Amino acid sequence: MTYQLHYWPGLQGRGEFVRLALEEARADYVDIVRAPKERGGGVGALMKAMAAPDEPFIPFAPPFLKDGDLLISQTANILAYLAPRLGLAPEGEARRVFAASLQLTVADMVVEAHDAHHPIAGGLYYEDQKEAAKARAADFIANRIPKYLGYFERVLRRNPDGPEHAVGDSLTTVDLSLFQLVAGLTYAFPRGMAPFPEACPLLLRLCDAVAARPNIAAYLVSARRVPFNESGIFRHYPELDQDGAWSVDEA
Ligand SMILES: N[C@@H](CCC(=O)N[C@@H](CS)C(=O)NCC(=O)O)C(=O)O
Repeated sequence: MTYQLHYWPGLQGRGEFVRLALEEARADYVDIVRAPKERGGGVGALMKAMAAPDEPFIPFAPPFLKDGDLLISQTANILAYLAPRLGLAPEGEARRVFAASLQLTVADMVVEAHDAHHPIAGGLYYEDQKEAAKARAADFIANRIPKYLGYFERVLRRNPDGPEHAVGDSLTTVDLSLFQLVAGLTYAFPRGMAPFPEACPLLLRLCDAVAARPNIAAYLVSARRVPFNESGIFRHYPELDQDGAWSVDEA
């Protein structure tokens, strides 16, 4: 059965966390809004799926995934569903539950990365909240990026199965999502992220290893990978970027 990924066109957004898992596993999937209208694609298909009158399990917002009759929404929940099916889940309950926690922590940080440029309201233009965004982005760079990435660095350092992966001893959706998170933050805040390589050597190594995986490397240079842009979650507005000054404590 072909997975159907439903996500907005023209941006990576939260859909990218799901796309990376599908691409790594070379899963049979179709990105619905990019499929031709005559084959059931386009934004109309996404809107229709969201408003389906007879469907009880409707999503609040994209991304969502259809697997046959099943409709699964919420990025972390989609990844929890896909991971065991795609060979991207760790072994055992303790590790799976921890993977879910990490996935939700990534989601928390994604919200904060978005709020750095839209601190007042998602429905307002960036230009209408620029001053507030400057204050929010400054705090995000000074305090939140170091706190979140420092946490993920500690998770890698403490992984009893080795620091090559966030959880367990093989690649999981969490590793893929950490790669995407760091790539997005580096795009959005190159100055803020300048201390990252030195502060988080294990996370850096993980991101490099993910980028070098054959299926991911092929995907990243393909037309399927939408470039980062100022419609997405990770936006580069030079006026919001500033020098980062952080190091991660040994913990
Ligand atoms: N917690 C959800 C958030 C979903 C979400 O906010 N999706 C965005 C696009 S990335 C959206 O379309 N939001 C519409 C809205 O919040 O009104 C997830 O992680 O999937």
